[in-house]
Amino acid sequence: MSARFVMVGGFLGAGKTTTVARLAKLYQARGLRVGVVTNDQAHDLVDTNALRAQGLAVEEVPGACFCCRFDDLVGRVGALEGAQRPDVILAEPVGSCTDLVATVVQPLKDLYAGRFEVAPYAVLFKPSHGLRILRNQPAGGFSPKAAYIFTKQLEEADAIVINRIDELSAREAEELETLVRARFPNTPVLRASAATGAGFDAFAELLSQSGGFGRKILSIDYDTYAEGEAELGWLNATARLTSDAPFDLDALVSALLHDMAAVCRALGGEVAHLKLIGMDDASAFAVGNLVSSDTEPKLSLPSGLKPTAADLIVNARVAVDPAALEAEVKRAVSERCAALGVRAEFRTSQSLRPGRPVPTHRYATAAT
Ligand SMILES: Nc1nc2c(ncn2[C@@H]2O[C@H](COP(=O)(O)OP(=O)(O)OP(=O)(O)O)[C@@H](O)[C@H]2O)c(=O)[nH]1
Ligand SMILES: [Mg+2]
Repeated sequence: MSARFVMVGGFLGAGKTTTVARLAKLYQARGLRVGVVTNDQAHDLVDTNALRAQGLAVEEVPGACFCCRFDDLVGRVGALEGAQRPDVILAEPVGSCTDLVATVVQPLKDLYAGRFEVAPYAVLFKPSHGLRILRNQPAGGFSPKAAYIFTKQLEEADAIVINRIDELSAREAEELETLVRARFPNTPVLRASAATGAGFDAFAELLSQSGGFGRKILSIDYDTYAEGEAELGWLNATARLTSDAPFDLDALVSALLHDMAAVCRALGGEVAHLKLIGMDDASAFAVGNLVSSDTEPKLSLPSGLKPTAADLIVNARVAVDPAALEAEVKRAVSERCAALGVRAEFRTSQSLRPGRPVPTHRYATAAT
């Protein structure tokens, strides 16, 4: 039997990983086996660790997006198939990536027709940036090129899922849905909350449909796309935290998030997503997120832990110079840890601007 391949797109911090975790639990409750593939421009992914810590089987494609590492994507799915025999494969692409129908969905449908049933491609809408972009306010804190990527992601969607409705008033949700429908009149629009599960039965129902999906090939300018992506500074870093006395991991992650928010304000660039995971040696974990420059940092998954040693992973995507981001984030971690009597030793660190996307395959027209 072929596995169902469910890829959920959306901008950085839109809620893809939270959605993948929720969908995984929903499918598992229906007796289905689930595997997950994550993706990032660099190594040491918060998402992989957060999903594994929730008990899920996760493979990752690090170092470039699915479209540029298509064979790795198929290879990682193969690893899941060998080990788990999943009925459903949930895939999360990089949140600054677009043109995924032409470069991932179509090649999977065409080249691996017997192996996968590809579900409709749903894209999550991120209200914090999306509302400003659709209202034509100054590009939602980003340059017009980054806003271009945001709207291209929605243009190729089989369905647009307005996420985080738990944070919106009924009036805001209504305004948003009206704006989304006006801009994308031929695309079904759902409202959901990956945090509460609202709207997820309808979401899962949509994902179970088959028919003429995954056929919206974009007309896209790769120069603008590449320049928009390259405006983001990317930082993935890991540190070992140790202390003679137990420390409050949640308080530390929370303080670090606030410190990093201050760093980003001082550097003067919009935050696309800044995420931290702190894990003790038994893989219990705390996750903290900051999803835009004008929202509050949030301890999304508290751990309740007071360990004497933990691993910290920082994944930051901010519209600033990556070298400055790396230096300032490291300084902030060192200072905060020193103030709390915790030693912080950085183990790995990668800072970069995403390179120009060069897809393995690109279908100019829909083959299937
Ligand atoms: N209130 C609320 N928060 C949410 C919802 N969905 C996600 N979040 C929070 O938003 C933050 C980002 O969510 P993620 O699931 O990590 O977003 P993502 O799209 O995977 O981000 P990237 O992988 O960096 O592109 C986390 O703090 C989540 O807890 C939601 O429906 N409601
Ligand atoms: Mg994610």
